[in-house]
Amino acid sequence: MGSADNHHIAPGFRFDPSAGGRETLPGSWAAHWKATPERPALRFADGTALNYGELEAASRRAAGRLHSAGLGAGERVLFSAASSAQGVVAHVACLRLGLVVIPANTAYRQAEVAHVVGDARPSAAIVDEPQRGEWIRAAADIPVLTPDLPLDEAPAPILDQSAAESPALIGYTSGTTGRPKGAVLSHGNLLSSVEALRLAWRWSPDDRLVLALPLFHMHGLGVGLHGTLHAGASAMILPRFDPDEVLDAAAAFDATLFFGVPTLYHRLMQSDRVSELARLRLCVSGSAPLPAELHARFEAQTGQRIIERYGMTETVMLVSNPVEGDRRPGTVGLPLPGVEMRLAGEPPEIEVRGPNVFAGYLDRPDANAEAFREDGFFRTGDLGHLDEAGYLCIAGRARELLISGGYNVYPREVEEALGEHPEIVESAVVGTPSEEWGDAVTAYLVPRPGAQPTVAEVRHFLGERLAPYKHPRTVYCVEALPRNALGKVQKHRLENGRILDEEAD
Ligand code: MLC
Ligand code: AMP
Repeated sequence: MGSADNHHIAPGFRFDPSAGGRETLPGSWAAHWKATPERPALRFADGTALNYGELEAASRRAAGRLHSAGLGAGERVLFSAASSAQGVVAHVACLRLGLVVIPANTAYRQAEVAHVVGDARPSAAIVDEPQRGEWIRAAADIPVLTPDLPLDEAPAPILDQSAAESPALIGYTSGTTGRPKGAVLSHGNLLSSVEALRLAWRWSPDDRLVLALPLFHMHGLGVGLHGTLHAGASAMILPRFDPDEVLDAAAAFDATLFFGVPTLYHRLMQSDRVSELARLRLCVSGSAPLPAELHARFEAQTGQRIIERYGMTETVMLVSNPVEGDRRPGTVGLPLPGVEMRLAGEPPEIEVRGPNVFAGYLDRPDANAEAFREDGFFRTGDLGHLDEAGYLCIAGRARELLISGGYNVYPREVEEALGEHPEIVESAVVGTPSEEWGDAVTAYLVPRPGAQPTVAEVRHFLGERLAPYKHPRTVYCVEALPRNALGKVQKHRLENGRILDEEAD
């Protein structure tokens, strides 16, 4: 599929995933550091502002300190911190030094942190909260640093030397089953995706992004931060999402871009200031389905036709509605430059190939054999079809996955944790459609005789085991779960606290 044409880039244009032979993100960033050191790069809520020259110098100093602590190319560093200037500088320093960054959600509880540490075996960790530091130390005897990297000053070695194939990032994500797996993304994968976005979204050095998404997942990090620095543009980075803070930042910063998950757009629509977003050049949504109805209401209030796009941890970005041309609500658009896409099987699953697609999960030959076809296409686990104009519509998921507020929740993981509750015999976790969250996590519980666990008790019990966004918002107690003749739980029969009749099959 000729994907550069999809985005009306230029007649006969050929996509170059190395963005002019630079091959790695730091290689691309270095070009801006050199050419336009005075240009604003990043601003933070605490007032810190860094231009490109300052970002180069600060990340060089940070890389020197990491190097002095004995960290070198190929070693892994777990990173789990709220967005801050020091954290971003540390992240940039890690990539410049050739370290492999493992972002981890700051909401993870001890068992989730211990799993990532045990699986990825990092050589050090950067965290902004003592409790998380203790959990990491309990799982591995490694240095745990704060984002300001309190280490000895030392000259940095030669930086920005990684090869395109070298690993840059390991993103933890669950597939069909089991504990989260580490998707290993190379420098080349990260670079080709932001180069595709630069072209498709006409991302220019004059763009100013308001970024209120966390930097420990692909949307905030691999698209928002990496994309900004690759385009030589600038971003105002906020440590959390608050509609007023976003709108204030958009005004103060004269923003041109905003990226959000659908929950952010839903919440912005609750603000009577939402029309202020009319000033922007582009509003982009992704990570979860954007209801066509929300798209329409947002356009009515702001005049903005949101660009919906589709991606995932393993592939960075895949498909987007075009900037020039028809933006179709309810679709995620057309393959980005460099991305080959096909629909295979019944029901049709989305399969992709391209320079942005990761090479495999860390130490998981079993999962890799299942995830990749012989010709190199990656099975996304998402189901799709094309509309009459050839735009991709995501029709559901082949794997069991809920998306709440843009965060993935795996029912099986929640059911396993609920299974440890002394009063619960078994459980089934499903999503209830929610305007705010997309899928609201809902649990049907079969309690032990005489027991009647409440949602508060269940959430309290899960508190030590799972990040709060994975907790059920509603629980229902039922006598038994509906099963088919083979004994498989029929989740589609669970609705509004009731078990629907068999005919609903
Ligand atoms: C927070 N809570 C959530 C939640 N986020 N519950 C369900 N789903 C979520 N996503 C919980 C809190 O723990 C808290 O629980 C309660 O909700 C109220 O918190 P809040 O203050 O309203 O939440 P807030 O901090 O405002 O967070 C909401 C949010 C956040 C929408 C801003 O979830 C968020 O930043 N989402 C974006 C996620 C993201 O970046 N995804 C991209 C993944 S990359 P309690 O128990 O304390 O009351 C990817 C690839 C791609 O998917 O294509 O982009
Ligand atoms: P993650 O593993 O956290 O990177 O989440 C990736 C998943 O998010 C994809 O496999 C899709 O199921 C989902 N996703 C991302 N963008 C969209 C979108 N625009 N519409 C529907 N689902 C999406």
